[in-house]
Parts: sequence; structure tokens; C-alpha cells
Amino acid sequence: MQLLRRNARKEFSSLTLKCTLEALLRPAFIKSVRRYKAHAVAPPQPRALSGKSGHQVPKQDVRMNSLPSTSSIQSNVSAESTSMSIPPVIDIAPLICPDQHTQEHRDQVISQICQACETWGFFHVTSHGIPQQLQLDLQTQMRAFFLAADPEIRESVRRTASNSRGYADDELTKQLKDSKQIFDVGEAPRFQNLPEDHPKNHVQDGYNQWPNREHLPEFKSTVSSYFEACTHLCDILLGAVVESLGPGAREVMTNAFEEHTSFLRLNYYPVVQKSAEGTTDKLGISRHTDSGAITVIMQDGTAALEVYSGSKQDACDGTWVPVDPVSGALTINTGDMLMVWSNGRFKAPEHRVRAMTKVQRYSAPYFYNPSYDAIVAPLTSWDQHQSPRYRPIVWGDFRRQRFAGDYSNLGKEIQIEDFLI
Ligand SMILES: O=C(O)CCC(=O)C(=O)O
Repeated sequence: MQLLRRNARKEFSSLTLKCTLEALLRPAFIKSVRRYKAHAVAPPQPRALSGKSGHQVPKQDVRMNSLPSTSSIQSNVSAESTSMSIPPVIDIAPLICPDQHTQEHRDQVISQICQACETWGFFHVTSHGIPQQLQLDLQTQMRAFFLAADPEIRESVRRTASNSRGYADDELTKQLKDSKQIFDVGEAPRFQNLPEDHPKNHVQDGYNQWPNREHLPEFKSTVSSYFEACTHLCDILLGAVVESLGPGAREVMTNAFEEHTSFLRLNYYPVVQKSAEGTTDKLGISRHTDSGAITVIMQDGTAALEVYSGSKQDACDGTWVPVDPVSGALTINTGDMLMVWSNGRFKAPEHRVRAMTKVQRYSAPYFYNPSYDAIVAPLTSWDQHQSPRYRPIVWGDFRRQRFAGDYSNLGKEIQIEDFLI
């Protein structure tokens, strides 16, 4: 199927935007449909644009029943994207179902996405095609895993220095221990007829580890379905932004993502101890940028994610702006590699997550990453006046060093600024 995805991308790479989006979409979609079937959930259904506004937020709500905090969601929805004071909400139906929309409509959406990448580096997408039921199922599985009474369920899949995939409760961000627990999973193994931990299925990041089916029978199929749905969505989002990066950009990206090395992270933020004043100086995740190209975050209903409005170089010129969950939407942010490809035009925003002092929180970021051997270098043809601002980066090397810093304290974590010319 990987091959199918690869060939189809090559075959269609020279066609128009409409065809290319469909082509990028189709193979991943086929794969997704298979998984959806296995999961007994309907595949993403084309949804017509709701009403006159391209930004209308659907009424569906993906919050877990038991997870509180609705006020922030409502306030974000009503503020919508009319203001640049918060990351915008973008209805991407014209990209998900190109046949049902005009080229003008698609161009509008693409330009909204590019603008969001240039300003905030964060935005929310509605009509993204990932079924609400699949998101709810994923949250159910996350709770079953992280809250399982028997710690052995988590310990049996603990990650190691040589395998980044699995469970951890000791993740570091910028040398600081996060107040969260995680479970990481990557692309399905290449040799499906061999066990996941067979040496032939080992990749640079390691290999997938799954909790025992006896304890969590639905975990693997649900997580795998959600993973595939995110890959499909990222193919579409990348297909959209690549248009603005000049001639040749599509081919570069198509090659770079042929054998993508994306991973899905399940985050659980337990309630932390407060001081006598009822506060905490801990963070769920310390300030950081994401190292890959695009991140798709499923947030539960609890607000805690924040983006820094200033620049990374001058840590004092901005403020922390909430990126509260929006009903029916997924949250998207750009990462270091897209910043390099766009020669700094798209922003890899610094963000952080506040620690939970009242209720636990769950989120699931999917990190869309290129192949390990992809050489990421600025594409400057979109602006002839620009000279490259970054030295070329081999994604696999960057990823290896970032994981080493997340796993243990190396004194300094590799940063994208290290590659500035
Ligand atoms: O929990 C969130 O909302 C964001 C998570 C995040 O930034 C990360 O895992 O890198």
C-alpha cells in the first residue's frame, strides 16, 4: 500500500491542483477505508459547505462526556477567525471534497491556510473528514490505557533509548521534565507478515509496541485507524500549502513524504499537586517547536495549549495566547521542517501546555514527518529576492538528535536555529 501511495503520487504530480489533491488523497484514502472497515466506523464522508460563510463551525462536538470545561470552547467559536488575536478557524471542505467546490473556493481556503502558517503557525480546521466517532473511540482507548489499574499494561510497552515508540512518563522538553505521560506509535510495519519487533521491521525510530490484546482489545485497531486518518489529512494540507512555494516544490515534497516517518503521540496530563496558593510552576509541556512539517492535534475539551506570539530569538516580546479547543475542529500547527522548506516564511510556533491543576487532560498530536533520508533545504523560487536562510538538514539526523534530548538530558537539545546561515 505504501508503494501504491508512492506510485500514485508520482503519477499525478504534474497535474492540476484539483487532480493532485485528489491523487494525494486517493491512496491514503483507500488505506484508510480498509482500516475504517476493520474498525467498523464509517469512512470520512464528504460534507457540503454549511451555509454562506466559509468559516462556519459545525455543531458537532468531539468532547468526552466526562471531560469538562465548555466555556473556553464557546468563546473561541464565537470569536472565530474575524480577529487576528487568536489562531483562525478554517473550514477545509473545499479541500476534502474538491469535486463539490469551485476552484475559487479552494484557492480561498489555501490562502487562509498559508496566511495562518505565516502569522500564527497555528489554526483550527473544521470539515476535516475525520469522523467524530473515531475521535471519541480514540479518547476512550487513551483513558483505558493511561488509567489501567495494572501498571504492567504500560510497563510492558515502555520505550527505550533505542526504541522511541511506546509508553513514557519521563519525557523531557528542553531539559525539563513534562507533567504528562505519553504513548508513541509510528507507521505500520513494512513486513506485515512478520512480527512488529522482527529486526526487518525495525526503523530508525524503533518499532511499534502494543499493549496486550487481552487487556485492551480495541486499542491497536482504533489507534491505527486514527493514525491513517491523520496521514490522509496531512497529505491534503501539505498538498495545499505546497502550491505557494513555487515551481518544483510539489515534486520535492512528494519525494520527501514518499516514505513518511510520522508518528502519533497520545498525551495524558494528570492533575498535579498545587502549592498552598493553589498554583503550580510546572508545565504539562515546556515551550518548544515541533520538529517535523505539520502537526494535527486532537484536544479534548480542556483548554491548556498556548502559543507564543513573539519571536523565538527575543523571548520577551510576546505573550502566551490560548489555543483553546474548538468544537468539531482539529488544531493544526506547522513545524521546523516546513519553516525551513519555506525559507522562514511559514512559522514553526513555540507552544506549551499548562499543567493540569483541576482536571486531567488528553490530547493526541500526529507529527507528519518526511522520510529519514529526506534532505530538507529552503525552497526559494517563490521569492527570487531571498537567499537561503538555513543550511540543508537531513531529517533522520535531526530526528535522532531531538529524540536523544527528549529521552535523556544531554545539556542542550538540538534546535532549528543551529542551522541558520
Ligand atoms: O497537548 C496539546 O494540546 C499539545 C501537545 C504538544 O504540543 C506536543 O505533544 O508536542
